[in-house]
Amino acid sequence: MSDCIFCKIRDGHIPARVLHKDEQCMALEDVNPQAPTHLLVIPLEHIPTVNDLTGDHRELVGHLYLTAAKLAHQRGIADKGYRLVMNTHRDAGQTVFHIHLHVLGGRPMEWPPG
Ligand code: DGP
Repeated sequence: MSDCIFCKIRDGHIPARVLHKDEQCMALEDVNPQAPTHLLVIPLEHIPTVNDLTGDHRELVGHLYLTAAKLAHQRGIADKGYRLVMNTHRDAGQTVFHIHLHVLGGRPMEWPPG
């Protein structure tokens, strides 16, 4: 079995609060929330980092963003504002090497991020 936490969640081997699942992605509550709303939108396909994306993933990446926006609307944070983040590699703080879009909202965000 893969060592990837998100593959294990996808396959039902680790429990998670899954909010959405379709043929391309799933969305769940982050286990360590950094904002009142902190969701993760994750492709079902195991892609370690953004550097591993290819032209074949164009539609998938768009789908991740559209799903994030849909969830932001459902959570009531779309109009006030929210932040979408995809950390890439160590300097950006990536800890799970299966790409995921963080959806953060429900509080004012600072810029630049730390
Ligand atoms: P990043 O640091 O960008 O790779 O973000 C990884 C996120 O994944 C981090 O915010 C915590 C979250 N996370 C790690 N393990 C689990 C888990 O087992 N379940 C859930 N729901 N989230 C997890």
